[in-house]
Amino acid sequence: MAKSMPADKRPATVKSKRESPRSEERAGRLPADRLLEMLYFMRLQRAVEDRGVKLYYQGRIPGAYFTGWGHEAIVVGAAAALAPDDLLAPMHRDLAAYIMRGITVGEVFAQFLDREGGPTRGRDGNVHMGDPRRGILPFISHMAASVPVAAGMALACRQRGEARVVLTFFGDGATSTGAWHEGVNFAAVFRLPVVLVLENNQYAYSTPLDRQTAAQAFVDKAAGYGIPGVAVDGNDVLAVHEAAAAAVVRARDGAGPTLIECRTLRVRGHSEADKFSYVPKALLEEWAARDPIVAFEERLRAWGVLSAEIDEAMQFRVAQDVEDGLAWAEASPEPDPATVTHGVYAEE
Ligand SMILES: Cc1ncc(C[n+]2csc(CCOP(=O)(O)OP(=O)(O)O)c2C)c(N)n1
Repeated sequence: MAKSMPADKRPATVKSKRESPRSEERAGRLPADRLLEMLYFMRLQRAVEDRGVKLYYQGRIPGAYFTGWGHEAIVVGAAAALAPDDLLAPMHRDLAAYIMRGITVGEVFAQFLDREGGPTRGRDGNVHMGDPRRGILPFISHMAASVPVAAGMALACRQRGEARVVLTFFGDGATSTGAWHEGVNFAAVFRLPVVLVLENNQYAYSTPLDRQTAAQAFVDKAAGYGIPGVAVDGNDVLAVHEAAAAAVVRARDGAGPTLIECRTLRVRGHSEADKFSYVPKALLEEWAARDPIVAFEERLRAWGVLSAEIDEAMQFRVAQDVEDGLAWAEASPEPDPATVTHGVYAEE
């Protein structure tokens, strides 16, 4: 029978922090090459998805196509906090995180185009990918279904004596599902090394926040599970990174999960099939003016980190990576129908 935790080992009542300080103060804490690497991955996500949108409208991507437009600071800031052996349970807005954890741009395009070279070898729909060998839980479509699995992965790591942390992303809509509550509660009770990153993009498909929760803020839910919660500006990559890095340290130290609420706006449709006419124009304009990539570029220029030469070379590299990746994917064969049952079971 599991022993209950002695009272003195329990965390003191945890309060949610509503907002962390602005990132200007933190610029000096990360070396320039790390800051530039973050910008590269943010730009790469946008560029790969931009090409993905074009491929989708050309009819070359089967099924629905999703982007993380406006989420890049959350995805990159959080994923950059992980150590090489840590584990990731991403969702449909988190493209850069897959690439940062080792899936190549070529494999991403092969996945989009349903080719043999994609992580699911052409078996699953475009953004539904992952690779357990590279520590990425294949994305479970059902909202928040990855959260209990992330908790289970963290438990397995602990039982094996591995000091690994599991970071999982989910949306505001996902927090209303039973799987989310069960997963967060389990991780909290057993103080599992999990980092819970909420991408609050203000809409779950067409459902706005006031139809999603009666709480004043999602971050306040953390207290109900006895875990800390911190709310950050989801368009500020350094604010997200600082919160995620602190949560990773906490998780690795055995202090359990942290909920990080990152606020942004989904500035495109839920998928490309959604014209998102339900999002007020003024709200879209307000957040479009706060584009996370542009905001980070401006800061890096002001801090003398992003010179014109570095900027140009990075833009060239991003464009080249997209071209090379797409060419690699196009050269990858379509899956052979005779192999359709291969890979259904682990031994194949
Ligand atoms: C259990 C379940 N219900 C409904 C869906 C269909 N669905 C997929 S994503 C989504 C909205 C998700 O909203 P949110 O969690 O806020 O993430 P976002 O898409 O906004 O990033 C819905 C309704 C699903 N996949 N699983």
